[in-house]
Amino acid sequence: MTETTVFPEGFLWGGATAANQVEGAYDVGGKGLSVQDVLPHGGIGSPRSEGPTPDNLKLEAIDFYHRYADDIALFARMGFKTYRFSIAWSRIFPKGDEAEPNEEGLAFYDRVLDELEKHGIEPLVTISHYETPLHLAETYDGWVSRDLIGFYENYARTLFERYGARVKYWLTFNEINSLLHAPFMSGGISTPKEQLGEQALYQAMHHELVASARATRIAREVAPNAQIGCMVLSMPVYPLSPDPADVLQVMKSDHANLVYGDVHTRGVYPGYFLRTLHEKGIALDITDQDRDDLTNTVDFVSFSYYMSIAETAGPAKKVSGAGNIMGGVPNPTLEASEWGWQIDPVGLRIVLNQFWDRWQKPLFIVENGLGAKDQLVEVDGVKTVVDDYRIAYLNDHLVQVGEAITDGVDVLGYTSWGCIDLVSASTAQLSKRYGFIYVDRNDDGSGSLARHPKKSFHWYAEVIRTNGASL
Ligand code: BGP
Repeated sequence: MTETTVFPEGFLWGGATAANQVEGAYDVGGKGLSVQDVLPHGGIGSPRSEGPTPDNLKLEAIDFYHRYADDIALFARMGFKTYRFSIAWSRIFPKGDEAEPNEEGLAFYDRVLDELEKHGIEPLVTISHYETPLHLAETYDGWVSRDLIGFYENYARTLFERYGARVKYWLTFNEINSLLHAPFMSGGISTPKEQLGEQALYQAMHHELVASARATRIAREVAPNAQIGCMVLSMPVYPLSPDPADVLQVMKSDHANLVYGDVHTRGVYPGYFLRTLHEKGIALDITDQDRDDLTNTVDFVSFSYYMSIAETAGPAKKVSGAGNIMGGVPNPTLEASEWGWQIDPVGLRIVLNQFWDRWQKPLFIVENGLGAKDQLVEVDGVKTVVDDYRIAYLNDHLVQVGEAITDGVDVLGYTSWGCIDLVSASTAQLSKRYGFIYVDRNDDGSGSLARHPKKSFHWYAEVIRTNGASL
């Protein structure tokens, strides 16, 4: 039988993680504290702790720091073409505002890259994934301060100089549009949202956008082969009814998220955003240098996709928080995961088309997956998880990626989120699992940390082997 596929040759299949959710070793190798080390109960709306506390699972996470070679070997067994991971800013600059980097931190990622190279896996590096050094949060109030641009610039330059010859694909900020919704986790902003006010929050957003563009500028100088991408949280918004007022509400919700991709691809703030600022009475401090920096646009756009949401101008009850970062109205036509995330494979095709039509830049799906409670069982004497629900979720979404490719959308690759079980960002627990590989660690911190391939491990290996023909 000849297998046919719509996925282009060289399509980058793989998986994604973030340093704070897998590495552990939070105080090893000269690493400083990051905001995650004081967020024992998840990042969205939960209070921080004074310092690291024993109930914070991220302090040890899944011990990738010591087990990376074995874990990467497992990724290679699935045939990964790429692996997305983040560099912990506070391993490289423990406080964030030093002039010189921490060599031990840099050397760790050299070793990770060596291992990837050994297996022919293309690295995809997130420069900042919800891991602002705690010192920057406490001393500068995170991205509210313009000083952060310079610190980030120094950090990004250090990474491009050190790894630029070995790493082609870079993402500047994970889910840059989450800053306004989760200011401490996403942007190290210590002042509570209500006290801070919108003016300062939007200024922080501007600082991140400028920093992202400056990173692109620096990469052009010191790592000419680098491809720089922005990364946004995507969530298609549907009108709850055909009432034009609902459709208009959808447009406004969309704008609140599209502005980030618009700036990254066009290099200027769009008119609808300036109107929003005006109506809110916000005057941003934007220098001529900022405007010039913003013109350094990205090579590609990457995004996470888990769910869609509905929107209405009416009084329908909105959900937010544990359900999703952005909030919205539940869609009565869709089923949801155990955490209330509404499952919508077609939404992925819609979003791919929308982004491609709008920006005409190659797209990279860098997060997608199903968080679920898994049961470790024994099959023929081997410990595993029979995760048919995960296979169904991923299969349905990948079929829609294929549809979008057939629609003419340029898709570079797909990295499934949490390809190995890790600590969840919103719940800070391990029981919300995404992986192809089960990690023996429980919410109370117990467990041997042993790794066990799940049924989906073999399913994904076949998808990659056939370049999507087996879907
Ligand atoms: C995204 C984050 C990831 C990840 C994922 C799943 O918002 O970029 O860090 O954790 O969501 O979310 P959760 O872990 O809350 O299920």
